[in-house]
Amino acid sequence: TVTKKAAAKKPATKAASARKAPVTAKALQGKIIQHLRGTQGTYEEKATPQAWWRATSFAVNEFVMAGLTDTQKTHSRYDTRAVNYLSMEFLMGRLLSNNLHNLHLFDVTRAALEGLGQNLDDLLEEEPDMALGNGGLGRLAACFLDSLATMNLPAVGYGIHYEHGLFEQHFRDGRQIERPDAWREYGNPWEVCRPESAQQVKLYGYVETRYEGATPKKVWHAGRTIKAVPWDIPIVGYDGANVNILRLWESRATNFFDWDVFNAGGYVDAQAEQAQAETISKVLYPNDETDAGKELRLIQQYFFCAASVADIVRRYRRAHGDDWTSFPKLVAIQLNDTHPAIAIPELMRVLIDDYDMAWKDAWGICQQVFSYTNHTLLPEALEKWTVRLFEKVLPRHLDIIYDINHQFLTQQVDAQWPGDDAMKQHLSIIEEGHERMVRMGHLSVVGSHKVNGVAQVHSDLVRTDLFPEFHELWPEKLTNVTNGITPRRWLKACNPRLAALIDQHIDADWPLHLDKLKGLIAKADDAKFQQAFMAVKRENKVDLVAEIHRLTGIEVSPDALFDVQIKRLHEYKRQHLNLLHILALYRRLLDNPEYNMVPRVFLFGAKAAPGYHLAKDIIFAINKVAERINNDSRIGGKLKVVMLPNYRVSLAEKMIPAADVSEQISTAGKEASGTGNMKLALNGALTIGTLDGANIEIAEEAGADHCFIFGLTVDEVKALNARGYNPYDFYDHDEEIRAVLDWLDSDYFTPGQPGALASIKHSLLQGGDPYKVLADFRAYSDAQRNVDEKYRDGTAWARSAIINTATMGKFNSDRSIQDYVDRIWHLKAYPRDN
Ligand code: B1N
Repeated sequence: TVTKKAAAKKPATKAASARKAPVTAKALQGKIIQHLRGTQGTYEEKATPQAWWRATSFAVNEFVMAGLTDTQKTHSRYDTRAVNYLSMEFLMGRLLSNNLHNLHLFDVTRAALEGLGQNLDDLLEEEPDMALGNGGLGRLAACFLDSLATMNLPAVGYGIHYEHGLFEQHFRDGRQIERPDAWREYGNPWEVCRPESAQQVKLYGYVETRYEGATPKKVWHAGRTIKAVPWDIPIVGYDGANVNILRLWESRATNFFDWDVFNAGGYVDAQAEQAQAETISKVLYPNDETDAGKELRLIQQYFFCAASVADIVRRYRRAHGDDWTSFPKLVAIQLNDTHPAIAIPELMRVLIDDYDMAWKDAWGICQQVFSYTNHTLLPEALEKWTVRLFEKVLPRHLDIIYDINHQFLTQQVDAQWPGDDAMKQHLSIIEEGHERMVRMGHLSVVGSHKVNGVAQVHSDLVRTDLFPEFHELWPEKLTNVTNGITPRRWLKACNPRLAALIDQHIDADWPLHLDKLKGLIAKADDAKFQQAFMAVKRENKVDLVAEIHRLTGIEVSPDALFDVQIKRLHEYKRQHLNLLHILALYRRLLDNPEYNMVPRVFLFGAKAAPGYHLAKDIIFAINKVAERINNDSRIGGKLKVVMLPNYRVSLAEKMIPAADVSEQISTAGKEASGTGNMKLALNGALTIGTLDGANIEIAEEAGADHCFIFGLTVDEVKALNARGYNPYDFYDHDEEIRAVLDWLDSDYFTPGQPGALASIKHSLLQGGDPYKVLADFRAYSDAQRNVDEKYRDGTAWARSAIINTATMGKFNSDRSIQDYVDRIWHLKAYPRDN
């Protein structure tokens, strides 16, 4: 029987609980040993570090699971409204350290392990990263889950349980080599399989129209059915808050064998069926910001959306049966970019076909429930599927999309622009052309009640450049939520020295109320605090020096300025602008060994999409230039260049605390927000950057004196494009630009292989330099000169570094989530009853 629960009143927010470990070191030791012996089947004298890591994780998981049960009971008792965050990517990184910090178990675990002759830091290194994402979009989803749990907001993350996350990157002779990532090869101590909540997902087939009642009924006869099995990862909030879940779907064949085929002697064919079904969740597409248009990708999208929508409907019906009136009151669904946009027609299909709801009612529900976040303006990332592919894979959804589009064009568009066929064509969800396409962005805007960009300038561009007519049609729909990062992982856990220093000067609850860092501004001129702050930075640099040596064999000095560019490799992010400047410095040093510059280490971390050849060439170029520079005794160690292999969350956690300078040098208008920029500034790095994405808001918060802003603005880039940009103007007239480009084209960095680096020069000249690298070079070089000068003045630098940390409170992802709650989700917090 279905009982309808009265929604309880919002409970009072619980006061910050005492910051005390919930267990003694002695008791925790007992649990670790119990798991070592009882679940790992080994013993103290024999256990490998892996086994110790597992046993420790299982011991900690006891506390996690207790919190999970309490939270689920609370949510069920109060019949809470929840947000369902649908994302193809969740870039979680490692979980043990984060869970220890959020549960206040870190110190007690260290002590417990010490008593057992184990070192916690070493064990943390045993955990593979959960790399189920490409970059910022996936990491944002992970930070949001941390904030939602911390803020006691009912939320479920829905995604795909990829067997292989983002590839592992190696370098062979400086070139990127990809190897499969096998994060779960030996199981994952945090996840729980929930076979009781498995779902069936249909694909292919045809649609029959039945004329029975007053309105014809469409029946989808699917060609295949696939099983979706959920794996739940508990998400632990900070400081005794809720434990939410991340539910990741794995694909399986519906029946282990097709018995008919099997019995007819087709044992191998039956196996093939199985393998095909399991391909769906096999591997994460490694293309950040490009739409490959592949059938498997569409199937991945539909697979996890259909399973998630079915799960959301199941949870709702458990409490409310067939009474749909509360559905939009209890359910919010956030689309993390257009990747899960197919959830819109899927919910329509479920309501109309499975529950016989009228079109109008179903559409009303969808528009109340869905909202969409846009993460990019890059045309190559805007998803489109051919109608042909849709018709084959999701015939019923194509019907529904046509119906949505028809209603939209004939009612909304025609009312606003009567008889304007060009406008209809322009706004249609279906793009006409020699191959008709389904525009997932248009579908997302039409089906959502709110659409947001991820930083102010980006949201402004969404309104003015990407969707201006939609903005005219629905002036309230398009809004902004500036991105954020969780200060638990990105300061407290990754930079324990700085966290401890901060604890000495302001309330220790700053990880919950990051604005409290403002209290450090008063210390920015205090010589003793400056010293302590820079001593922390230096110790972090010493740690990174050791890691660099371990990973690459390269020796660098912690006394040098550490200049860091860490992000996916993309032309628009302009790692090659950084490289050209490095070449210019190298050339100046060779021309004049007395050239006055602070010794500097340029650090890079970046993966390139496997099919993005120019990106891979840029990695190769950085590695080759590094090799030459690092082994050139003529420059007296003033310049070092290091590209660390396999950049990922856990490597970011080591690089960010040691950074002096944060490189945020995208072409203005191209980086929607950026989030690494926030992490670096929070950890006391000074930004050298363009007025792009969240850099603008970072510079506003920190103040112009504490960043190095340079280059073309969004408007200047537009004006330059309008009057016609010619990169040869810079090549011909700037002697240094010409020299470094020609140098790249020689065999100076690739002895015996002339032209091995020519593609970069080619793209910047004949290729038209689409990202304005040459136009911004001189301004960048001048800004770098200012960085150098400022670094010589230790006091001025320390002051700016402190002010950066002190003013980054805005970029707490808790603030972003509060914005989503206020502007879009309208959720209430429910601290757990315990
Ligand atoms: O999303 C981040 C932003 O901070 C970055 O500026 C933005 O570049 C990033 C297709 C994407 N936008 N689009 C993607 C990822 C995977 C894919 O298959 C597009 N990633 C971003 C968070 O808002």
